[in-house]
Amino acid sequence: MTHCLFKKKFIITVMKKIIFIISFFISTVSFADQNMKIGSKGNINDVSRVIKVKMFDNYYEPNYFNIKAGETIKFEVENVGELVHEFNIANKMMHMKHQPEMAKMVENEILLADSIDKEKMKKMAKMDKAMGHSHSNSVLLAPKEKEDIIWKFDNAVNIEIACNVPGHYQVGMIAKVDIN
Ligand SMILES: [Cu+2]
Repeated sequence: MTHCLFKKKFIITVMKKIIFIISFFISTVSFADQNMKIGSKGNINDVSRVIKVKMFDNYYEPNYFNIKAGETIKFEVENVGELVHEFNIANKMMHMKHQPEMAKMVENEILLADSIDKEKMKKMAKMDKAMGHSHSNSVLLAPKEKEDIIWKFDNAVNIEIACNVPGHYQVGMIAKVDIN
């Protein structure tokens, strides 16, 4: 009887371990996969093309990019609108994940409709890294601000360049990217 119970416990422990290993493996794979899909931060020496992008309320100009796989692009992004906008190179799933972070920045009054409180941003980022909005795949600009972003596109699929300021993605502030 006790022997049987021990065996049962042993089997459960082994099964738990297997589940843990499998789930760890799955999460690692999907994370790597997610990153591979969008490319990586580019090197200035590899830039093959410079594209000027203007951000209006609430659209990009141009709003379509045709890119060769492996190409490194320097985007010179300028916010010519009257609202804060983001230029974020990602896939749909990543945009969905990023939107609550942006909403939290609005809640904390870091992100205002037409300005960014950079002092508050620094302070809050010490407690919550997400509030720092420091991502190599995106720039967040107040009106009249400019910033470059260098990106190396791999054989990525389903890339969208979009703005995750609350409400902007929903009204279609999305640029299509074709990679071939
Ligand atoms: Cu926007």
